[in-house]
Amino acid sequence: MSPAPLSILIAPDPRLKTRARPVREEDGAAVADLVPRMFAAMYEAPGIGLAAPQVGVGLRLCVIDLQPENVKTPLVLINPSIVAASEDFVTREEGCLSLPNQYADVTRPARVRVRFHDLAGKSQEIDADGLFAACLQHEIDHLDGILFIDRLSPLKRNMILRRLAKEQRQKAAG
Ligand code: GNR
Ligand code: NI
Repeated sequence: MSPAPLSILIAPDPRLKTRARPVREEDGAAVADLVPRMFAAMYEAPGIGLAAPQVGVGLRLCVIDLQPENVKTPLVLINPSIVAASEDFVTREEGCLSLPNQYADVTRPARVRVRFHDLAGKSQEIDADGLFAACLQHEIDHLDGILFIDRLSPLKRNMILRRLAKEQRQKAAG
């Protein structure tokens, strides 16, 4: 049986602007229920990452799958943190499932080292560059209540928020 996908919150929703709390041992059952449903929502969207706050859950947890060569490569990151970032920055176009249809160039460190716990509770570290590095930073931002538009100028941010609101209004009106 495939798990019921969770619905993804769309900005502006105050839950997307709220800092998530660390996952603790006693959250194990909730996390075990949540993770398959987050993957279901992410694959259905489709997207390459999804953070728990995007489905209304204020826990420091995200899922990522870049599907290299179209092969599913699911990654669960519990309490992820950036422990090192490169001094050089790169700019790439980002999108977000909570800002559907909106894209902008975002500048971030080119490479990051991220420490996290896996589903088995084991501490892990990964080094990432390229799209993987951008995605990791994008997801960890969500855990801090930060959207990619918060890394743009206020002018660009407001243009995107207005365009999104208009598109969502039109969608609701049919
Ligand atoms: O699907 C997504 N694509 C993407 C592209 C560039 C940089 C980051 C991302 S993450 C995004 C899914 C999402 O909203 N995750 O929070
Ligand atoms: Ni996002």
